[in-house]
Amino acid sequence: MKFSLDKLKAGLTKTKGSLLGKISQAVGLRPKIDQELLDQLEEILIKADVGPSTSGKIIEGLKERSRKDKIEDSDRLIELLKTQVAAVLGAGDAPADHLSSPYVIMMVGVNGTGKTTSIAKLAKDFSDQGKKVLVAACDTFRAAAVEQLSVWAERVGVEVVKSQPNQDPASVAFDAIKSACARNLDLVIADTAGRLHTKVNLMEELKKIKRVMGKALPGAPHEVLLVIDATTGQNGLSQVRMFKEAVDVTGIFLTKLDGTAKGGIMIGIADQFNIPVKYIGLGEKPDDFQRFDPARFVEALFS
Ligand SMILES: Nc1nc2c(ncn2[C@@H]2O[C@H](COP(=O)(O)OP(=O)(O)O)[C@@H](O)[C@H]2O)c(=O)[nH]1
Ligand SMILES: [Mg+2]
Repeated sequence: MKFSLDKLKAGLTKTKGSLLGKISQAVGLRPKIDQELLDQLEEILIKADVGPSTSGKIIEGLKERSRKDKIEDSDRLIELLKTQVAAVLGAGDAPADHLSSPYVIMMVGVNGTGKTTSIAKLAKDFSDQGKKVLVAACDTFRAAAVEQLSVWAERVGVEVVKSQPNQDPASVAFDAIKSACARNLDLVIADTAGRLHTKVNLMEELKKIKRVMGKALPGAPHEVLLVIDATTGQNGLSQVRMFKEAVDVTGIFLTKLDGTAKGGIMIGIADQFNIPVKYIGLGEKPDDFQRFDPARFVEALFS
């Protein structure tokens, strides 16, 4: 996917309004960086879903910096904030070369967060790069889910391994990986269910899929991507905790940033878990996503 700062900025419009807009307003009313302004800033961050503890940490860091560097002028608050947020988001990992082939990605997440759509986005992007992609419909729980993935696969021009209704999802994953190995495909992306009778059932099913993937191909899955809907706010954090515990999530795909003023959730997630946000969703179309880059994110958010 080609990076476009304009597109990123457009996707973050709502969050920008709730962060940059409000901060500029507060700064306009107070010429000096004082406790009152910092309190206001903390409140703005919390309202944008950065989360209380991460917001507190950012404010502390900012206070320290302004004291050390003797920065009093409130005009420079945003510049200071940018540095603090960038520090929280971390350096960002370089795009991993897919050393193993096929490279297996398992997508997990609660229903409606955007798993299937995000798979279509990734599949199209890899396919545009000349990679041979196979998507596996392991959300066998709902017939409509298999159908939805098939429609997307056709639209973006990749192959799909479908299941029989109520076939064991793990066996679909197994078949897909075996088939990709036999035919020298580059990537397998597996869609999974997001809702079963109980949370315990879902987690057990996901664990089983993961285990069986490793039997089809040692080392698979190489990536477990958790899809989190940015509009769900702080509840997203408990989803991260839950899936991390069950299937050892390696990266996060944060969707629907375009639909929320609370994109600050990104900053909270990066701060609280040792799991990188790898991709961000900025709309419903296949091209509406980007690889997450902290420096660019901060630039787009605060300028
Ligand atoms: N605005 C917006 N909508 C999205 C994004 N990603 C997914 N969606 C929408 O979210 C809804 C649920 O997506 P779906 O892929 O079916 O979720 P799943 O149940 O996790 O597979 C659909 O209407 C998608 O178009 C995004 O980045 N931005
Ligand atoms: Mg789905």
